[in-house]
Amino acid sequence: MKKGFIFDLDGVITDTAKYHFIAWRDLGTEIGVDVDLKFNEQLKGISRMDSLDRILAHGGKENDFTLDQKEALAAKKNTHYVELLQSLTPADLLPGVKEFLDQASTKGVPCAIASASKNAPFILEKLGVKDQFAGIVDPATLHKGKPDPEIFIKAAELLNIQPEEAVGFEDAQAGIDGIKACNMYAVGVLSGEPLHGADLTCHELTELNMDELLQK
Ligand code: B16
Ligand code: MG
Repeated sequence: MKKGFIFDLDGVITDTAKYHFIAWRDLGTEIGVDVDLKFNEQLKGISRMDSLDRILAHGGKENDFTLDQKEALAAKKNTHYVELLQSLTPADLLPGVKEFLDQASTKGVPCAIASASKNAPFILEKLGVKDQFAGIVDPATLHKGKPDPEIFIKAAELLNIQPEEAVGFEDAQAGIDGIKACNMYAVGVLSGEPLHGADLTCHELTELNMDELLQK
C-alpha cells in the first residue's frame, strides 16, 4: 500500500520547458551558441548551472568564462525566465493534474514536489496548487542532482514515509533513474522520448487509476 505521491514539476505538473527554452535560446544568441529545440531536450530536469555548462560545451565554449561570469549568465537567464513565468495561470496545469491532486487530498494521501527548479514555489503559487503540497524539496540543499536519488529520498522524508512507500512521477530519464535508485514506484509521464525503467507510463495523469496505484 502506497502512502504518498512525489511529483517532478516541469513536464509533470506544468510545461515550463518552453519558457526555459526561450530564455536559454536568447542567452545562447548573446554568447554565440545555437540552442535549438532538439538540444533543449537535453536540459530537461538538469539544474540551472549544469544546463549552462552543457550549453557552453555544446558551443565549444566551456573554457571561455570564469565562474563569476557563468554565475552572471545563469542569473541573466533566470531573470528572463521569471519574467516569462509571470503569465502562468491555473490554466497552465497539465491535463488531469488538478483532479489528481484534489482526489489525493480527499483520500488523505500527501503530496510533495521533487524538482530541480529553484523557482518551484513561485510556479506552484502561480498555478494555484501550492497549498496542495505538504512539502517542496529545496534543491539548494542537495549535494547531487538527478539521477542521484537524494531529491526523492528527501521528498519522502518531508512526507514522513519511506521511499518504497511512495509513488514518484517523472518526465525525464534522469528522474526515473533517481526514483528507481531508491526503490520508489516510478510513473513515467511521456512527452515523446521513451522512458526506460518506469514501472508504469502514461501520457497524462487522466489515464491513471489512483486506487490501483495506491495498491502497488
Ligand atoms: P531553475 P524539473 C527542471 O525542472 C527543468 O526541467 C530544467 O530545465 C531546469 O534547468 C531546472 O528545473 C532548474 O530550474 O532554473 O528554475 O532552478 O523537471 O526538475 O521540475
Ligand atoms: Mg521534469
